[in-house]
Amino acid sequence: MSVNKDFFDPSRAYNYDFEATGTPAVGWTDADRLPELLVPTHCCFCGIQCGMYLRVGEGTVIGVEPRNFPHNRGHLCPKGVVAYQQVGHPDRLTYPMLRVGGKAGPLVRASWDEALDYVVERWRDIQARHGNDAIAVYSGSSMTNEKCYLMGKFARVALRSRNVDYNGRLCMSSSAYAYAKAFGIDRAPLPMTDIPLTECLLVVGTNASECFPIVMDWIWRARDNGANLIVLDPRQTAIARTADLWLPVKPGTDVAVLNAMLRQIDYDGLVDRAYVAERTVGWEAARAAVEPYTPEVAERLSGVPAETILAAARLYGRATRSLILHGKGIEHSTHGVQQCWACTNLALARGQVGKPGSGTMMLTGQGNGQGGREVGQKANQLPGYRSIEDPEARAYIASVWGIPVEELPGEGASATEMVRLMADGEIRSCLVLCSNLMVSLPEISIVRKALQNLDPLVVMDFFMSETAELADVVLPTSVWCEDEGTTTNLEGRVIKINAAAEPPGEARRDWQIVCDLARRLGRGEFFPFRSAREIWDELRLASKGGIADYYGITWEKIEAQGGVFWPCPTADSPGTPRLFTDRFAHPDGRARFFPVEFENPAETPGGDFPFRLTTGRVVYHYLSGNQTRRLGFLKSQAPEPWVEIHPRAAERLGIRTDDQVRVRTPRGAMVLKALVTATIRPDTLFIPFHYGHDEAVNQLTNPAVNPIVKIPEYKVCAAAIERVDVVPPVAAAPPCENLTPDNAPKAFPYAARGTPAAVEVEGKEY
Ligand SMILES: Nc1nc2c(c(=O)[nH]1)N[C@H]1C(S)=C(S)[C@@H](COP(=O)(O)OP(=O)(O)OC[C@H]3O[C@@H](n4cnc5c(=O)[nH]c(N)nc54)[C@H](O)[C@@H]3O)O[C@H]1N2
Ligand SMILES: Nc1nc2c(c(=O)[nH]1)N[C@H]1C(S)=C(S)[C@@H](COP(=O)(O)OP(=O)(O)OC[C@H]3O[C@@H](n4cnc5c(=O)[nH]c(N)nc54)[C@H](O)[C@@H]3O)O[C@H]1N2
Ligand code: SF4
Ligand SMILES: [Mo]
Repeated sequence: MSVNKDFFDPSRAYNYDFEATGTPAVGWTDADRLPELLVPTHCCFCGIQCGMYLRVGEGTVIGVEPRNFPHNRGHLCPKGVVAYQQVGHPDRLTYPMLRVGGKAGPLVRASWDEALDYVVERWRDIQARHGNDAIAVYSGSSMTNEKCYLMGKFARVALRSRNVDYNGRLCMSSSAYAYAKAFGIDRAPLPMTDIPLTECLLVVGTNASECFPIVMDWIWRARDNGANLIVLDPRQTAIARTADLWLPVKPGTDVAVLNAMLRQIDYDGLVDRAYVAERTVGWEAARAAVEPYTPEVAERLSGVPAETILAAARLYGRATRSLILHGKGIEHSTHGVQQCWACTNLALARGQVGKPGSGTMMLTGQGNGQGGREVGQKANQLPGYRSIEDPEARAYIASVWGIPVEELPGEGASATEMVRLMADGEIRSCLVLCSNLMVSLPEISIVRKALQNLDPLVVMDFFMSETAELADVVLPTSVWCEDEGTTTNLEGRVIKINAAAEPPGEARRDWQIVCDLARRLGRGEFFPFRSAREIWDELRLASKGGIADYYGITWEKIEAQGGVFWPCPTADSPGTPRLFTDRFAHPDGRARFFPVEFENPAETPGGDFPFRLTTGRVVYHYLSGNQTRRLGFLKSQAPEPWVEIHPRAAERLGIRTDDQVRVRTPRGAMVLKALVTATIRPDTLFIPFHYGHDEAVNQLTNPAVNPIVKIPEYKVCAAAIERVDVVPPVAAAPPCENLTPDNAPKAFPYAARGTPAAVEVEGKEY
């Protein structure tokens, strides 16, 4: 393995006196500068985890400096450069709060003893009456591995409840399951630095330019080397505008396009027969499944012109090295797993997976979205990516934790199922940390009812979130750079977060609060941790021998190597940047094809709801926005949500940019500004999801989930849009289920043009 050594400049490590690099500002001399520390660390936001230095002066974080880490080489996006402003922010929560006088009463300041004793007393009472599983933990993946690991252990050992899950359920569960089944390991098979080696990039359902801006640097390098670029997205995103081919797919219909591409590749004789024979299983069934998907059938289902699909199949199929990058556009779907398999099928048929610069790469979203799903905070999982139903795994983890194996609970409810159990009264209290359910879960009106049913709802956060507003107990925590630990980025690279400040006021680090709760529950002996490093060392042991084996990763090795890719089972292993080079991780060493059938989304347009509404992100905000909506520059760039609508659709409805419009779905309505733009399909609407209360698009989204992994269908539901001065139809809307564009009433603005809806590509109308 070659390790990139040029990232680390020892002269810039801790205790570094700031050196003036340019001309000092007028009136300043070097002598005026206060001594500063540069703390090497990483951004807290997306899964890239860009390296950065935090500038620390007079005991607080005062800025950021570039850090030449292997995967970001000094670059940061607009969120990264202001992340540090969370430290010392006036909105920080600095003391615990308890709600007094019932659910309608106010949250008032409390001491830690009052708050934690209250929680523990309530929990004991609930568990005595309703059983251990009546308390749930809803965790998150923006935390370090150490904290994510601790939450799984806390639920199962301190609360002895099986109900623990986390927000990655809403994020990576489709691709995680798809890769685990197809390749045997749920991890991107290669590092980002491989991207420039490819000859053809197929970008499926990711707005990489806004969501993974630093990946773009590697994509431009591939382009500089002559790589072709194909983008599948209902919107002409920034990356789509530079692509050789943009396939403006109707939301929820990618399988039609991807299957047609596979069929064409076979007809063109481009399947890598030797690779398929030696390294895979299941080709024949997968091949048979795509036969019905002629380019014309695919056009009818997806709205992408047949000739564009053909062109894409040939551009992709003829490349010696090709790489598929995929994101939420295909994963946030009731058939998200299958859509990911449509991608792995393509790459396997072309013999790409396991080769440098080739194959498929899921783009894991959250900062620790990869590590957070390996260390045991998932409902069905134990540390090391072990199955909670596997007797051997149970015995090993019970031995590491020092509990009898019979005490280890089994599989619990997934995040989306928990909401139903809360609404039904089966879950009576929940500890929520690192998640903002009142913005991020679909059909918020139901989520609100579910959360209000809890007594107590306990929320750990560092800013008052829309979810914390409903809490009975709010516990103030640290932001990322007020603690240390590790995260695992979207490449599978384990990196080290270093502390640059202390938590403000009475705020405590998440792991300290959790260990304190465990002590008060009488389970302190299992949570003796005095530092994040002690948790890390137990995590390493717990992962030993598992799929995600971290045993050989020490904090020192991470710093020395510029991160360590798991699996890294031994002290002398350098880690594994590229997976599957010789064999896949299934016992027979072979990858799996899966037959994939086209299925409509749970809700398709029709009746009063002629549009497909899709949702997603913009570069300026992060997830529920609870962190970024407070940072001046980011807020000023995108202070409120908007709805994107195509000029032709807008014209028919009399809508202009900045008009107030009402967007309705069978679940509710919201009023927001319109943005008329030709970069979206005329039958599709887009709203960013980063906003709360009546600005939250999840008031409208469909709570339907993928039956295997329970990920919600955030990317498509049926919707209507009108100017606010237009009175919406009074009659109750018919249910949308099973309505298709074919049986949509003729009043449907685009039905007159026949289905699929007309689409403009590069000025030409199709
Ligand atoms: N700025 C910013 N960056 C982020 C985040 C953030 O909140 N803000 N969040 C991070 C996280 S947790 C995640 S999961 C990632 C998500 O990263 P992405 O997956 O890139 O983000 P999204 O905006 O959710 O959706 C991506 C694209 O899918 C398209 N799309 C919608 N429906 C379909 C469809 O049916 N088919 C296809 N092919 N495309 C479709 C949308 O138009 C959109 O351009 O971003 C990470 N990075
Ligand atoms: N409509 C629609 N909905 C979506 C999506 C979509 O594309 N469309 N995307 C989905 C996806 S991919 C995701 S990942 C989810 C994300 O949804 P959430 O996880 O609910 O969103 P976050 O904003 O990350 O919530 C994190 C909360 O925890 C706090 N926090 C951050 N770090 C820490 C920490 O270290 N400790 C503690 N205690 N608190 C912390 C933040 O202040 C914030 O309030 O949203 C999903 N929801
Ligand atoms: S690309 Fe991601 S990790 Fe890098 S600075 Fe931006 S948000 Fe942070
Ligand atoms: Mo995500």
